[in-house]
Amino acid sequence: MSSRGEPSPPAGATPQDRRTSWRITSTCRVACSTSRRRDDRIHGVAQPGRELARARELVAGATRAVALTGAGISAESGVPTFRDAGGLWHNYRPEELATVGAFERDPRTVWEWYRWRRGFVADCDPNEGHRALARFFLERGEAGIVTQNVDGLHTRAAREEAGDGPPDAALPVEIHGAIARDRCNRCGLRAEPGPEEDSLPRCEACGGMRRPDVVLFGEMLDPELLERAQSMAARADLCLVIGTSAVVYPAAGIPMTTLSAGGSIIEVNTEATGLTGVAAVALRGEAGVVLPLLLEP
Ligand code: BJW
Ligand code: ZN
Repeated sequence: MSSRGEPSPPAGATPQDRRTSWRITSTCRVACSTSRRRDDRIHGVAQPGRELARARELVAGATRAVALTGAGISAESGVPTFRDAGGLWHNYRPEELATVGAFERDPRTVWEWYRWRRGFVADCDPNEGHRALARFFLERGEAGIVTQNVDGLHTRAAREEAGDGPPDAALPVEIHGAIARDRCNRCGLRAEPGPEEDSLPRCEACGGMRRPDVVLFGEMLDPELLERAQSMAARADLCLVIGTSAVVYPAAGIPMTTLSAGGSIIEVNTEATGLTGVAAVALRGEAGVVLPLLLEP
């Protein structure tokens, strides 16, 4: 391990390799070009190729796979992550803003931030990572995608990739909610956002204050969704952990459920995380580049 907690470069790597070759990466962070040849995208010495081959073997041998995704899978779509430098919370402490207490104290600021993000997300499209994952689960059928993301990009990818067929197998379990929806803070009624962009919207049923339909810190996740996610992980013999720092619970515990049931973990992330040490294979690279290489025949 390096001092930054990154995996060491492969034995025999040159200093140049240490700087550039140890990662499977694209040259840009936004929507990767599919026109580039696959081989061109691996700036590889032998080790990353072997890691990828080992990971592909695990995928091919798996009976049921589950994927847990986080903000990193949407980074190449232009959605900022939470904890990377320049991420969404660069100027805010998430524990202060994304909490029930903050909403009760200062709903306008919380609403302002979420409206800004809604606008941001509405302008983003699924990337090759969302699409590869959608195609994979449309073909496999089960177990499916569990996402911490509230951006709806997995759902859009599933619908687009399914064409005329049912997208169900690739529709994600959105355990932290959906930013595009409102929910009543008092009675829980879900609703489409109204046009009142500057006001504090009210619930049509009970007059309570509406809020974005997302899970804030200190709130319980929907028990039914969490149970579904945990049961998918328990039935899976492979858990793909993609673009998450794996620090927020209970989501971060989901891969451990697969591991405890005897399955394996493949991590896809640009950086090492607390789960790297228990992953059978950790692929360093951008999800939009790595997932097509990992999942496509
Ligand atoms: C790339 C890439 C590329 C970049 N390709 N990779 C047990 C222990 C300790 C604490 C707790 C615990 N259980 C519960 C807690 C408390 C708390 C918690 O976990 N706190 C920790 C932070 C310490 N959890 C909760 O409060 C949860 N509720 C709960 O447990 O209720 C019961 C309870 C209540 C009270 C007390 C105790 C228990 C609720 C958590 C809700 C999280 N909500 C948010 C906001 C959602 C709405 C919104 O979007 O605004 O969810 S927080 C935020 O973090 C968001 C995300 O879904 C979540 C996870 O972040 P994620 O996705 O991992 O993003 P990043 O930015 O952290 O990481 C990005 C990664 O991608 C990085 O690794 C990059 O390297 C990588 N990357 N580009 C691949 N191109
Ligand atoms: Zn209500």
